[in-house]
Amino acid sequence: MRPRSRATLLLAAFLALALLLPLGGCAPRSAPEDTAGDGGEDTVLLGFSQLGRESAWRMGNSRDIQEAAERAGVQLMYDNAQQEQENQIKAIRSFIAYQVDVIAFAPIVEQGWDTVLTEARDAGIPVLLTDRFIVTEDPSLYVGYVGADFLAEGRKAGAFLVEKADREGLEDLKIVELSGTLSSTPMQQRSSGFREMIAGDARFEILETVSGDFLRSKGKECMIALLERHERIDVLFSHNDSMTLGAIEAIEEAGLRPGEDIIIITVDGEQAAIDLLQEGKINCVVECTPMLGDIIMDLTKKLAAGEEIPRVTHPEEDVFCEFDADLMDIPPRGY
Ligand code: GYE
Repeated sequence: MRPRSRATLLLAAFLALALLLPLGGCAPRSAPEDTAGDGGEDTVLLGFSQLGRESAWRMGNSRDIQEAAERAGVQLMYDNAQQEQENQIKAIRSFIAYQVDVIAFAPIVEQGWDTVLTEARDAGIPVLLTDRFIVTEDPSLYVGYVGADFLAEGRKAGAFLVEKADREGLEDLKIVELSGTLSSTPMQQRSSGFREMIAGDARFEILETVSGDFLRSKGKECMIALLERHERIDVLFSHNDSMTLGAIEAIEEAGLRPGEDIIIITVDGEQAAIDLLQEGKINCVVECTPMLGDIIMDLTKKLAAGEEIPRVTHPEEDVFCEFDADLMDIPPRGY
C-alpha cells in the first residue's frame, strides 16, 4: 500500500473535524459527501516523462501538469528527458520498476517505443500518451492519447493564408516553412494540414521547408539562411512560437518588417507571440494549448480505478489573427 498524500490526510482531518462540530442547526447532521472523490482510497501514483524544455509551450505544459497533480491529489513521479528519447525510455523503465499506477509520457518522436511499452503492458500498467503520438503496429500498447489535433492546427494556418490572400487580392506568394522536430507528430501533421489547404492553388508556392527543432535559436539561424538563399520570401509558416520569435529577430536584422513585408503565421499562442500579433508583427497565431494537466489527472484517476477512457481527447483550441475584432482583448495566456 502506498502512503497517502498530505492533501488526502488534511482532507480526512478536516472531514473528521467537520463531523464533530455542530453547525448551529438542531437536526442531527449526516456525514458529508466525499467531494474530493479520493477519500478512503490509495493515492494514485503517476509516472510522467516529459520530453524536454525546448520552448515556452513545454515549460508551461510541465508546470501545468505539476500543478494539476497537486490539485487532484495525484502523486507525481516526474522526469525530464532533456530532448533524448533514450532518457524517456529509461524513465519509463524506472516507473515500471516502481510499480506506478499509470504511466504518461510526451513522446519526443513517433518511432521506437514498442519494446519499453510492451514491458509496461506486461507489468499491467496502463500507458497514456500526452501531447504527441507514437507509431506502432500494436495499438494495445497505449490506452489513450490526450493532446492537440495537429492536423487541424495546420489546416487553420493554411485557411488563414487563403483568407488573407482572398481579402487582399494577393497572388504569387512565396512561402518558407520552419518545421518542428523531425519525425514528431506536430511537425508532420502541421505540415500536412497546411499543405492540404493551399494545394492546387496557383497563388501559393512553398520554396523550402527547414527544421528548426522547435527552438528559438535554430529558428533564427534557419531564417538567416533562408533569407540568404531566397531573393524574395512573402510568407513564413512556423510550427511554433519559439522558432517564430527567433525568425522575427532575423527578419528585422535583415531590414525587413515582419507582418508586413513577410506574412507570419505561427502555432502555440504563448504570450510573447500574442504580444507581437497585437503589435502587427505576426499575422496569425494558431492556438495549441499546453494546459493539459487537469485532463491528464482526470484520465489517470479513471485508469487507476480500472475505468475505460476515450481513445483520443483533444482540448478546445482557437485561432487568433489580425482580422479579429477583439484582437486587443485576448486574456493573458499564462505561458
Ligand atoms: O508546439 C512546441 C513544442 O508538441 C505541441 O512542442 C508540442 C510542441 C509545441 O515545444 O512549442
